[in-house]
Amino acid sequence: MGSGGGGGGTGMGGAGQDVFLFQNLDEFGVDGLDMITDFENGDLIDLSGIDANTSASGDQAFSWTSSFTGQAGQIRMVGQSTPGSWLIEFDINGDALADASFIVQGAASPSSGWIL
Ligand SMILES: [Ca+2]
Ligand SMILES: [Ca+2]
Repeated sequence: MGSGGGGGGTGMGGAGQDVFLFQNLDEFGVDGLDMITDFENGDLIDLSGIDANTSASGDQAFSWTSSFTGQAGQIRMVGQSTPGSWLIEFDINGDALADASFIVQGAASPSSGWIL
């Protein structure tokens, strides 16, 4: 099982289906990008424990977008120059600027399998 570590940690996948679980924004350390390695088809990235909108009470879910439009709770995937590496950014306060980010590396694009 993989997990998002705090402070620039690395989640390592393995054989079988892995679930990379992030439970709060504190896991995305300011001292370095968190990174998921060994992402494979069938793996899941679970962000359901993170409140996607800090402006609204309760726990909101993220929504996918290609570019931030100033709506809180948006998440997007940015292609990287390095093959097999994708930057994931999200905006939780609706200012169209990324508040946190992490990198997914692996054989499969992390285009599906998200639990938002
Ligand atoms: Ca909220
Ligand atoms: Ca923001």
